[in-house]
Amino acid sequence: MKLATRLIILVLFIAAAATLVLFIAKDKMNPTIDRNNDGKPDVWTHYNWSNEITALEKDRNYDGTVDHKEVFKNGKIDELVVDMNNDGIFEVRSTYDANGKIATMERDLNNDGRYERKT
Ligand SMILES: [Ca+2]
Ligand SMILES: [Ca+2]
Ligand SMILES: [Ca+2]
Repeated sequence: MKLATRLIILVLFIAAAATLVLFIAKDKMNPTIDRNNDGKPDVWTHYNWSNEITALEKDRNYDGTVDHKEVFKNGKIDELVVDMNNDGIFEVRSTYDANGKIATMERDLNNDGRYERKT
């Protein structure tokens, strides 16, 4: 075998190995849970490279679509949106302060995707 061919094979091998490692790492960073054991995930967690949680998504009614999303900042909950009636529009949004307490709560009362009421 020519040296060039060997080098190409080596490079391809390293690239494939790196892809596999990244794939496994990414999978590890975004573990899923199947709560109703139907083989489909219904809880998705997302982590950054520092192993801090960045987001948590849930499919509460097991229809395959996310209806509950939590966004984390520095490992703490920062924002929560909920689709109460499972129409794909998140009509309740809460933001949290640094202590994890609810800071604001907004509601989309007419389902237009905008929050018109703040509490
Ligand atoms: Ca499931
Ligand atoms: Ca759902
Ligand atoms: Ca909705």
